[in-house]
Amino acid sequence: MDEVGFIPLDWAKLPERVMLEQANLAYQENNSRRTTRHFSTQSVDRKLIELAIQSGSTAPNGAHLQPWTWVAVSNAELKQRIRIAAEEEERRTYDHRMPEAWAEVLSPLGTDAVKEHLTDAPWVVVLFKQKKRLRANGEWGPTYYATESCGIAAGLFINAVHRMGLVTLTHTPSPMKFLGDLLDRPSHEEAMLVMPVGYPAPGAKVPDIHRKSLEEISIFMEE
Ligand code: IYR
Repeated sequence: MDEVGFIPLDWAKLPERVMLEQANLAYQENNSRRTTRHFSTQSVDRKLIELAIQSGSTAPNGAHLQPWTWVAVSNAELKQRIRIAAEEEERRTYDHRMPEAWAEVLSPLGTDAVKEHLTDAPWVVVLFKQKKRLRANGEWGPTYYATESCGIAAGLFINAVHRMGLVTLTHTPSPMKFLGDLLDRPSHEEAMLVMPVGYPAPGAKVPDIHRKSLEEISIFMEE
């Protein structure tokens, strides 16, 4: 691979008051995000999806290989095919494959094998993780920390969707192989997440659940 060289970091110090304001704003904004299963069928401009994907792709990632492919589907027939295949797998999961301990923690969230969001939402974005990359010498080599990289990228995508006033749902049909087949992806790419994106339906609901407190999730070790 070519040498990239180094350039100065583009960075400006913020006043401490502004740092705290920004930290609060970021937290409030992130904390106001909710995952809903109820999407409106109202259309969303492709430009917004492109920008969310570009936001996702700013993620720090293993060896800067950017091991992701985002497939954004608005084609109604293709969304329908994704839904049918996802529901088939999910029905097997919910009816036979899901151990009782798993069902126990899912039941308060109201999830089931019916995935209407896959056809209601105007866009379904499928994130594929690239397990291999083509080297300059024409041979295939591995990617590194592709799962972590794509996880961070998905987080940034979700945040961008939230900031533009839309909603998304991280759907994980399992197994996901059908997505590579339906979307014609090469075998070194593995579907990781399915994210319908759109407006919430009028009257959209979310489960009445709460986030853990700072004390529950963190340990500070000082002096
Ligand atoms: N993949 C299934 C089941 C599911 C699993 C977890 I963990 C969730 O937090 C939610 C759902 C589905 O998408 O329904």
